[in-house]
Amino acid sequence: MNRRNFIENTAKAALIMAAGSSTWAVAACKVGSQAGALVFTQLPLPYRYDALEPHIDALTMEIHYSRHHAAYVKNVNEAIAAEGIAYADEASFFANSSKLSAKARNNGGGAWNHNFFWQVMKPGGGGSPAGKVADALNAAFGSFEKFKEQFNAAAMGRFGSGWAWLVIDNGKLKIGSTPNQDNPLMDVSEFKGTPLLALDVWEHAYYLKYQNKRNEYVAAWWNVINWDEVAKRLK
Ligand code: MN3
Repeated sequence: MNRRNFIENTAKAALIMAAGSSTWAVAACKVGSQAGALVFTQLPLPYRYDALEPHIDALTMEIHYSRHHAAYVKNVNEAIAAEGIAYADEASFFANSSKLSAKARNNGGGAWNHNFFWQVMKPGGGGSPAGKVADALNAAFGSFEKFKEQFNAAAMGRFGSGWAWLVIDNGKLKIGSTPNQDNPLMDVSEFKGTPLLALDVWEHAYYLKYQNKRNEYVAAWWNVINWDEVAKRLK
């Protein structure tokens, strides 16, 4: 990479980091010797580790962000480099996940899913959504309470590690879950759509505070949802 490319790429990465809440948090630029290689970026956490207390504790947030999430980002970028994966952006990467190695698929999902998850939470969040989100949830599920019930069932019904999602698919809101670090953007996923809201139900997301009581973690999480971010994604 020559000096000019390096400067352009650095500037692009800085813009992406500054964008912060971008769903597509990726520097689709040329890095190193591999032209066209995709690079996943770990977005800055938009609040302090202790900001979601008491619902999500500071130590869980610190370990989750600085170790688990950071490792997914590092590992997917290693896999991309080692395997010569050359998709231009994350959308193509996930649309072709059936062709990826387990390392690329699992860590790519982990990198993206956590970037998304941090954005859809905030201190002092929760409550009932207003405006177009409320309208869309009422239209799709009958009421906000019914939406909550169905989302909780998806989160509780996912056996082992995975994620619960609210997505929009061809204009229709749907609730579902995915195993491991799969997400609804992946061609291999049985549950597909554009994510609007996500909940990490891996034990690493709650075990320190809630131990085996996933239901208490899920109940507490409703207090930190950032409905503004959901509204932004609801087109
Ligand atoms: Mn996690």
